Amino acid sequence: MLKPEIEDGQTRLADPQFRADVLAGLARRPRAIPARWFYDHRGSQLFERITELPEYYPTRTETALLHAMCGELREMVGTGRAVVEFGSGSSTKTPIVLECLAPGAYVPIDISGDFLRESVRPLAQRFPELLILPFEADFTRPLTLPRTIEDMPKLGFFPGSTIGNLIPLAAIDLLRAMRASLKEGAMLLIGMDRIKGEDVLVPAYDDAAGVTAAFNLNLLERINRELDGTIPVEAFRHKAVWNDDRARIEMHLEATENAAFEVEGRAFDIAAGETIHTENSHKYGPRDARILLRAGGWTPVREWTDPDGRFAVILAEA
Ligand code: AVI
Repeated sequence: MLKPEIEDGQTRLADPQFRADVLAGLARRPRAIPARWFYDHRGSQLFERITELPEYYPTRTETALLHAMCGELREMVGTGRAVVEFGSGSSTKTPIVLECLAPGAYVPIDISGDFLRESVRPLAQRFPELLILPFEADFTRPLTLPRTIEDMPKLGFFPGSTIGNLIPLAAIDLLRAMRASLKEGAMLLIGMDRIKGEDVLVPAYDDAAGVTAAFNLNLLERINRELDGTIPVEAFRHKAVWNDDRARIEMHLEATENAAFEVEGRAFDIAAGETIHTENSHKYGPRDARILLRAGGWTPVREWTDPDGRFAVILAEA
Protein backbone atom coordinates (compact mmCIF):
# COMPACT_ATOMS: atom_id res chain seq x y z
CA MET A 1 0.00 0.00 0.00
CA LEU A 2 1.22 3.51 -0.73
CA LYS A 3 1.98 5.44 2.39
CA PRO A 4 1.08 9.11 2.74
CA GLU A 5 4.30 11.06 3.22
CA ILE A 6 4.54 14.00 5.60
CA GLU A 7 7.19 16.45 4.45
CA ASP A 8 7.32 20.20 4.91
CA GLY A 9 3.89 19.99 6.57
CA GLN A 10 2.24 18.58 3.45
CA THR A 11 0.71 15.14 2.88
CA ARG A 12 1.89 13.34 -0.23
CA LEU A 13 1.74 9.91 -1.79
CA ALA A 14 5.01 8.26 -2.75
CA ASP A 15 5.59 8.24 -6.51
CA PRO A 16 4.50 4.81 -7.85
CA GLN A 17 7.43 4.82 -10.28
CA PHE A 18 9.84 5.46 -7.38
CA ARG A 19 8.33 2.47 -5.57
CA ALA A 20 8.60 0.26 -8.66
CA ASP A 21 12.21 1.33 -9.41
CA VAL A 22 13.34 0.78 -5.81
CA LEU A 23 11.69 -2.63 -5.38
CA ALA A 24 12.97 -3.88 -8.75
CA GLY A 25 16.39 -2.27 -8.27
CA LEU A 26 16.96 -3.84 -4.84
CA ALA A 27 15.87 -7.27 -6.11
CA ARG A 28 18.07 -7.38 -9.24
CA ARG A 29 21.78 -8.26 -9.47
CA PRO A 30 23.81 -6.12 -9.54
CA ARG A 31 21.48 -3.98 -7.43
CA ALA A 32 20.87 -0.54 -8.94
CA ILE A 33 18.47 2.36 -8.43
CA PRO A 34 18.17 5.11 -11.09
CA ALA A 35 19.94 8.37 -10.18
CA ARG A 36 16.84 10.44 -10.95
CA TRP A 37 15.49 9.51 -7.51
CA PHE A 38 18.26 11.46 -5.74
CA TYR A 39 16.36 14.67 -6.32
CA ASP A 40 13.70 14.95 -3.64
CA HIS A 41 13.69 18.29 -1.82
CA ARG A 42 16.65 17.37 0.42
CA GLY A 43 18.55 15.75 -2.46
CA SER A 44 18.13 18.85 -4.60
CA GLN A 45 19.43 21.01 -1.75
CA LEU A 46 22.44 18.72 -1.27
CA PHE A 47 23.15 18.83 -4.99
CA GLU A 48 23.23 22.63 -4.86
CA ARG A 49 25.87 22.32 -2.11
CA ILE A 50 27.88 19.88 -4.26
CA THR A 51 28.07 22.46 -7.03
CA GLU A 52 29.86 24.82 -4.63
CA LEU A 53 32.47 22.30 -3.43
CA PRO A 54 36.14 23.02 -4.19
CA GLU A 55 36.58 19.51 -5.66
CA TYR A 56 33.51 19.70 -7.90
CA TYR A 57 34.97 21.61 -10.89
CA PRO A 58 32.10 21.19 -13.46
CA THR A 59 29.80 23.96 -12.22
CA ARG A 60 32.54 26.54 -11.73
CA THR A 61 34.15 25.74 -15.06
CA GLU A 62 30.91 25.79 -17.04
CA THR A 63 29.78 29.03 -15.38
CA ALA A 64 33.04 30.78 -16.32
CA LEU A 65 32.73 29.43 -19.86
CA LEU A 66 29.18 30.73 -20.28
CA HIS A 67 30.32 34.21 -19.23
CA ALA A 68 33.28 34.12 -21.61
CA MET A 69 31.36 32.83 -24.65
CA CYS A 70 28.29 35.08 -24.36
CA GLY A 71 29.20 37.42 -27.24
CA GLU A 72 29.74 34.61 -29.73
CA LEU A 73 26.71 32.71 -28.50
CA ARG A 74 24.46 35.72 -28.96
CA GLU A 75 25.76 36.17 -32.50
CA MET A 76 24.98 32.57 -33.38
CA VAL A 77 21.66 32.17 -31.57
CA GLY A 78 20.18 35.66 -31.76
CA THR A 79 17.66 37.13 -29.33
CA GLY A 80 13.94 36.42 -28.84
CA ARG A 81 14.08 32.62 -28.75
CA ALA A 82 12.23 30.65 -26.10
CA VAL A 83 14.90 29.18 -23.83
CA VAL A 84 13.74 25.74 -22.68
CA GLU A 85 15.90 24.49 -19.82
CA PHE A 86 15.88 20.75 -19.21
CA GLY A 87 16.15 20.57 -15.43
CA SER A 88 15.82 23.73 -13.37
CA GLY A 89 17.96 24.92 -10.53
CA SER A 90 21.12 25.88 -12.37
CA SER A 91 20.82 29.01 -10.24
CA THR A 92 24.13 30.45 -11.38
CA LYS A 93 24.04 29.45 -15.05
CA THR A 94 20.48 30.31 -16.06
CA PRO A 95 20.76 34.09 -15.40
CA ILE A 96 23.95 34.22 -17.49
CA VAL A 97 22.14 32.79 -20.51
CA LEU A 98 18.98 34.85 -19.95
CA GLU A 99 21.05 38.01 -19.59
CA CYS A 100 23.07 37.14 -22.67
CA LEU A 101 20.27 36.10 -25.02
CA ALA A 102 17.31 38.27 -23.96
CA PRO A 103 14.87 35.45 -24.79
CA GLY A 104 11.17 35.77 -25.59
CA ALA A 105 10.31 33.27 -22.86
CA TYR A 106 11.98 30.95 -20.37
CA VAL A 107 10.57 27.46 -19.78
CA PRO A 108 12.35 25.50 -17.03
CA ILE A 109 11.35 21.81 -16.89
CA ASP A 110 11.95 19.72 -13.78
CA ILE A 111 10.60 16.56 -12.17
CA SER A 112 10.67 18.19 -8.70
CA GLY A 113 7.82 20.71 -8.65
CA ASP A 114 8.85 22.17 -5.31
CA PHE A 115 12.40 22.79 -6.39
CA LEU A 116 11.20 24.19 -9.71
CA ARG A 117 9.00 26.78 -8.03
CA GLU A 118 11.77 27.65 -5.57
CA SER A 119 14.37 28.18 -8.29
CA VAL A 120 12.05 30.27 -10.47
CA ARG A 121 11.28 32.83 -7.74
CA PRO A 122 14.62 34.70 -7.80
CA LEU A 123 14.63 34.63 -11.61
CA ALA A 124 11.19 36.24 -11.73
CA GLN A 125 12.50 39.02 -9.48
CA ARG A 126 15.64 39.51 -11.52
CA PHE A 127 13.89 39.41 -14.92
CA PRO A 128 10.48 41.00 -14.21
CA GLU A 129 9.69 41.50 -17.93
CA LEU A 130 10.48 37.92 -18.91
CA LEU A 131 7.69 35.43 -19.56
CA ILE A 132 8.57 32.48 -17.29
CA LEU A 133 6.59 29.26 -17.70
CA PRO A 134 7.72 26.59 -15.17
CA PHE A 135 6.84 23.11 -16.40
CA GLU A 136 6.75 20.13 -13.97
CA ALA A 137 7.53 17.07 -16.07
CA ASP A 138 9.90 14.19 -16.74
CA PHE A 139 11.92 15.59 -19.63
CA THR A 140 13.32 12.19 -20.63
CA ARG A 141 10.13 11.75 -22.66
CA PRO A 142 8.94 13.88 -25.61
CA LEU A 143 6.82 16.74 -24.27
CA THR A 144 4.16 19.05 -25.59
CA LEU A 145 5.51 22.46 -24.65
CA PRO A 146 3.19 25.33 -23.59
CA ARG A 147 1.18 26.76 -26.51
CA THR A 148 2.33 30.27 -25.63
CA ILE A 149 5.77 29.52 -27.06
CA GLU A 150 4.51 27.54 -30.06
CA ASP A 151 5.57 30.16 -32.62
CA MET A 152 8.91 31.09 -31.06
CA PRO A 153 12.11 29.40 -32.24
CA LYS A 154 13.53 27.39 -29.36
CA LEU A 155 16.90 27.06 -27.71
CA GLY A 156 17.16 23.95 -25.54
CA PHE A 157 19.51 24.51 -22.61
CA PHE A 158 20.92 21.43 -20.91
CA PRO A 159 23.87 22.50 -18.76
CA GLY A 160 25.74 20.71 -16.00
CA SER A 161 26.73 17.61 -17.95
CA THR A 162 23.47 16.00 -16.86
CA ILE A 163 23.52 14.08 -20.16
CA GLY A 164 26.43 12.17 -18.61
CA ASN A 165 24.12 10.64 -16.03
CA LEU A 166 22.55 8.51 -18.75
CA ILE A 167 24.10 5.48 -20.42
CA PRO A 168 24.90 6.36 -24.06
CA LEU A 169 21.82 4.61 -25.46
CA ALA A 170 19.51 6.52 -23.10
CA ALA A 171 21.45 9.75 -23.79
CA ILE A 172 20.72 9.35 -27.49
CA ASP A 173 17.04 8.69 -26.75
CA LEU A 174 16.95 11.84 -24.62
CA LEU A 175 18.59 13.97 -27.31
CA ARG A 176 16.01 12.65 -29.78
CA ALA A 177 13.19 13.37 -27.34
CA MET A 178 14.51 16.93 -26.94
CA ARG A 179 14.60 17.37 -30.70
CA ALA A 180 11.03 16.09 -30.94
CA SER A 181 9.89 18.46 -28.17
CA LEU A 182 11.73 21.54 -29.50
CA LYS A 183 10.95 20.90 -33.18
CA GLU A 184 12.50 22.02 -36.47
CA GLY A 185 14.70 25.13 -36.36
CA ALA A 186 15.63 24.59 -32.72
CA MET A 187 19.10 24.85 -31.29
CA LEU A 188 20.57 23.10 -28.28
CA LEU A 189 23.19 24.40 -25.86
CA ILE A 190 24.56 21.49 -23.90
CA GLY A 191 27.30 21.06 -21.29
CA MET A 192 29.44 17.92 -21.38
CA ASP A 193 32.17 16.95 -18.95
CA ARG A 194 35.44 15.80 -20.51
CA ILE A 195 37.49 12.69 -19.75
CA LYS A 196 40.38 13.52 -17.41
CA GLY A 197 42.61 11.98 -14.75
CA GLU A 198 41.22 10.00 -11.82
CA ASP A 199 43.12 12.35 -9.50
CA VAL A 200 40.61 15.06 -10.47
CA LEU A 201 37.55 12.92 -11.19
CA VAL A 202 37.33 10.79 -8.05
CA PRO A 203 37.59 13.63 -5.48
CA ALA A 204 34.92 15.53 -7.46
CA TYR A 205 32.55 12.69 -6.55
CA ASP A 206 33.97 11.90 -3.11
CA ASP A 207 34.64 15.26 -1.49
CA ALA A 208 36.45 15.80 1.79
CA ALA A 209 33.44 17.46 3.47
CA GLY A 210 31.23 14.41 2.77
CA VAL A 211 28.48 16.32 0.94
CA THR A 212 28.42 13.86 -1.98
CA ALA A 213 28.29 11.01 0.53
CA ALA A 214 25.26 12.64 2.20
CA PHE A 215 23.66 13.14 -1.25
CA ASN A 216 24.12 9.44 -2.08
CA LEU A 217 22.97 8.21 1.36
CA ASN A 218 19.90 10.48 1.21
CA LEU A 219 18.51 8.02 -1.33
CA LEU A 220 18.29 5.38 1.42
CA GLU A 221 16.76 7.93 3.78
CA ARG A 222 14.23 8.83 1.09
CA ILE A 223 13.32 5.15 0.70
CA ASN A 224 12.81 4.90 4.46
CA ARG A 225 10.72 8.10 4.50
CA GLU A 226 8.54 7.48 1.47
CA LEU A 227 8.38 3.70 1.12
CA ASP A 228 8.06 2.61 4.72
CA GLY A 229 11.65 1.35 4.66
CA THR A 230 13.73 0.06 7.56
CA ILE A 231 17.13 0.33 5.85
CA PRO A 232 19.92 0.78 8.43
CA VAL A 233 21.52 3.76 6.69
CA GLU A 234 24.56 3.65 9.00
CA ALA A 235 25.40 0.19 7.58
CA PHE A 236 26.13 1.75 4.16
CA ARG A 237 28.96 3.91 2.88
CA HIS A 238 29.35 6.12 -0.18
CA LYS A 239 31.74 4.88 -2.86
CA ALA A 240 32.88 6.66 -6.05
CA VAL A 241 34.97 4.78 -8.64
CA TRP A 242 36.25 5.55 -12.16
CA ASN A 243 35.22 2.88 -14.69
CA ASP A 244 37.76 3.43 -17.46
CA ASP A 245 36.22 0.88 -19.81
CA ARG A 246 32.95 2.82 -19.84
CA ALA A 247 34.50 6.26 -19.32
CA ARG A 248 32.36 7.03 -16.32
CA ILE A 249 32.40 7.74 -12.62
CA GLU A 250 30.14 5.30 -10.78
CA MET A 251 28.58 6.00 -7.41
CA HIS A 252 27.60 3.09 -5.21
CA LEU A 253 26.26 2.53 -1.72
CA GLU A 254 28.33 -0.25 -0.19
CA ALA A 255 27.11 -2.33 2.75
CA THR A 256 29.80 -2.29 5.45
CA GLU A 257 28.06 -5.16 7.30
CA ASN A 258 25.29 -7.66 6.51
CA ALA A 259 22.03 -5.75 6.39
CA ALA A 260 18.46 -7.10 6.55
CA PHE A 261 15.57 -4.70 6.03
CA GLU A 262 12.12 -4.19 4.57
CA VAL A 263 10.77 -1.80 1.96
CA GLU A 264 7.00 -1.64 1.55
CA GLY A 265 6.77 -4.94 3.46
CA ARG A 266 9.25 -6.71 1.16
CA ALA A 267 12.32 -8.26 2.82
CA PHE A 268 15.87 -7.73 1.48
CA ASP A 269 19.24 -9.09 2.62
CA ILE A 270 22.43 -7.37 1.53
CA ALA A 271 25.77 -8.95 2.39
CA ALA A 272 28.75 -6.91 3.62
CA GLY A 273 30.71 -5.65 0.62
CA GLU A 274 27.74 -5.75 -1.77
CA THR A 275 26.78 -2.47 -3.41
CA ILE A 276 23.72 -0.69 -4.71
CA HIS A 277 24.74 1.16 -7.89
CA THR A 278 23.16 4.60 -7.73
CA GLU A 279 24.71 6.79 -10.43
CA ASN A 280 26.80 6.90 -13.59
CA SER A 281 28.48 10.11 -14.70
CA HIS A 282 29.85 9.56 -18.21
CA LYS A 283 32.65 11.77 -19.51
CA TYR A 284 33.11 12.49 -23.20
CA GLY A 285 36.15 13.27 -25.33
CA PRO A 286 35.65 15.91 -28.06
CA ARG A 287 34.85 13.41 -30.84
CA ASP A 288 32.71 11.24 -28.54
CA ALA A 289 30.57 14.27 -27.68
CA ARG A 290 30.03 15.18 -31.32
CA ILE A 291 29.15 11.61 -32.30
CA LEU A 292 26.68 11.39 -29.41
CA LEU A 293 24.97 14.60 -30.53
CA ARG A 294 24.75 13.45 -34.14
CA ALA A 295 23.31 10.10 -33.03
CA GLY A 296 20.68 12.08 -31.15
CA GLY A 297 19.66 14.05 -34.24
CA TRP A 298 21.67 17.23 -33.58
CA THR A 299 24.44 18.81 -35.67
CA PRO A 300 27.19 20.42 -33.57
CA VAL A 301 27.98 23.91 -34.86
CA ARG A 302 30.30 25.42 -32.22
CA GLU A 303 32.16 24.23 -29.17
CA TRP A 304 33.67 26.15 -26.26
CA THR A 305 36.09 24.73 -23.67
CA ASP A 306 38.03 26.11 -20.71
CA PRO A 307 41.82 26.53 -21.05
CA ASP A 308 42.45 23.20 -19.24
CA GLY A 309 39.98 21.34 -21.48
CA ARG A 310 38.03 20.10 -18.45
CA PHE A 311 34.53 20.90 -19.66
CA ALA A 312 32.82 21.67 -22.97
CA VAL A 313 29.73 23.68 -23.89
CA ILE A 314 28.46 22.73 -27.32
CA LEU A 315 25.93 24.49 -29.55
CA ALA A 316 24.05 22.23 -31.95
CA GLU A 317 21.18 22.66 -34.37
CA ALA A 318 18.27 20.39 -35.19
C1 AVI B 1 23.67 16.22 -12.13
N1 AVI B 1 24.90 15.58 -12.53
C2 AVI B 1 25.44 16.15 -13.75
C3 AVI B 1 25.91 15.44 -11.48
C4 AVI B 1 27.18 14.75 -12.04
O1 AVI B 1 28.24 15.36 -11.94
O2 AVI B 1 27.07 13.67 -12.60
C5 AVI B 1 25.36 14.66 -10.31
C6 AVI B 1 26.36 14.43 -9.23
N2 AVI B 1 26.50 13.34 -8.56
C7 AVI B 1 27.44 13.47 -7.67
N3 AVI B 1 27.94 14.67 -7.78
C8 AVI B 1 27.27 15.31 -8.72
